[in-house]
Amino acid sequence: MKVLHTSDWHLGQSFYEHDRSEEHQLFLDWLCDALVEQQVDVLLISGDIFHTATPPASAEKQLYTFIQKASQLCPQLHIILIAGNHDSANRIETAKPLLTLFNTHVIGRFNKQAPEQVVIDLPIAAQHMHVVAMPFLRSADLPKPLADEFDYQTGVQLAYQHALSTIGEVKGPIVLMGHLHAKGGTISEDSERNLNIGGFDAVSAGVFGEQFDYVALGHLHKAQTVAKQSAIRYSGTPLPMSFSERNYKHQVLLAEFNEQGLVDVNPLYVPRFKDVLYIPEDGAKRLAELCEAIAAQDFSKFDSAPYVRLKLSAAETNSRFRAEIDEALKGKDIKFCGIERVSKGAAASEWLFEDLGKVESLSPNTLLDIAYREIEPEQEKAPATLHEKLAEVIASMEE
Ligand SMILES: [Mn+2]
Repeated sequence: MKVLHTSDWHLGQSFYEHDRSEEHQLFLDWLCDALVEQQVDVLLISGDIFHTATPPASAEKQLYTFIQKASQLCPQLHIILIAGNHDSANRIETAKPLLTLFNTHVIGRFNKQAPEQVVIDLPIAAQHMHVVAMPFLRSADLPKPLADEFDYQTGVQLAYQHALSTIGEVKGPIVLMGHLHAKGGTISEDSERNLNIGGFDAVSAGVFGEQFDYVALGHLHKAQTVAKQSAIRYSGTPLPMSFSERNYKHQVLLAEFNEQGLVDVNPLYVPRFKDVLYIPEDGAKRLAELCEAIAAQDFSKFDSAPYVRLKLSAAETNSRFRAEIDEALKGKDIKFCGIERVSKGAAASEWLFEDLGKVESLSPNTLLDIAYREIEPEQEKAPATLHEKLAEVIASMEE
């Protein structure tokens, strides 16, 4: 049994104000080919299908056209998609009755009164696979423990337990889906400050329990295993979402199962449909050198106009830099993504944001300093008055 795991498509997203629908379409066409070529039985899309809760009609059309085409090309294919934090739980379910005709299951919300609704029993040839299609969980969706103080992690753990307990007879491998921030290690090892990302805590891999063969996650944008377990994975986003991902290979995951469980997981690398370039690639340049570097770049070698972002040294004092850069870029077939003023301290922040997980280990004050450097590259730290304001906000939240 072959499962293709992907997530975080963010259909309808633009990149630095440039429309990405063409790139998304190239990805979906590539994915269709991969489904046929690999003879995939199940396609899992682990949330953030759309970039916003009210995606443009063109993005919705793109999804439904893809589902129709994929089902036509692969009559055996089952598709399961869950809502992520970017998706509207209700809106994504509107096409549910129609999509069942295409062997496609959509789960927008977890109903704690009916946990069996997220459990899907898939017949695959003469075999079976159970998929627990758990969408992004908001605090209100979670079952509450009888005693003890309620926390997000406990609620998530109960949601998976309750769903799993509704599987009567286990007839084959069990695959869990999720759209959340899972971190390595156990709860007790988590001594670092538990920073809340987007209002929801990171949870330990322990929430999935023991009864699974594979966990197909979405939310983090880089492919990774969780808690060093090769059966708990993020597939990552198929398209670059920031310039820090320019040298990273975006992928989807192909997981193979037999009746006993997981046999193997391998990445399928997504081609780079549109290049993402920093000029210069390393460090920053003064204005004159930057304009020379632009002139020296052969943009015609790219099939499709690349995204280009410039890095100008913060030491540059020429205030007319924008006009000179505009002149240097004139007639170039690129998608311009702005100018970054780069100071010496800035290199570290790119590294920190490569992986959302790393943000968690930073204190709010460090984050404030990093954010401030984006606006004022000359300043190493945010002013003391801002730090005091932040302390007030944190104190009032803790009350
Ligand atoms: Mn997400």
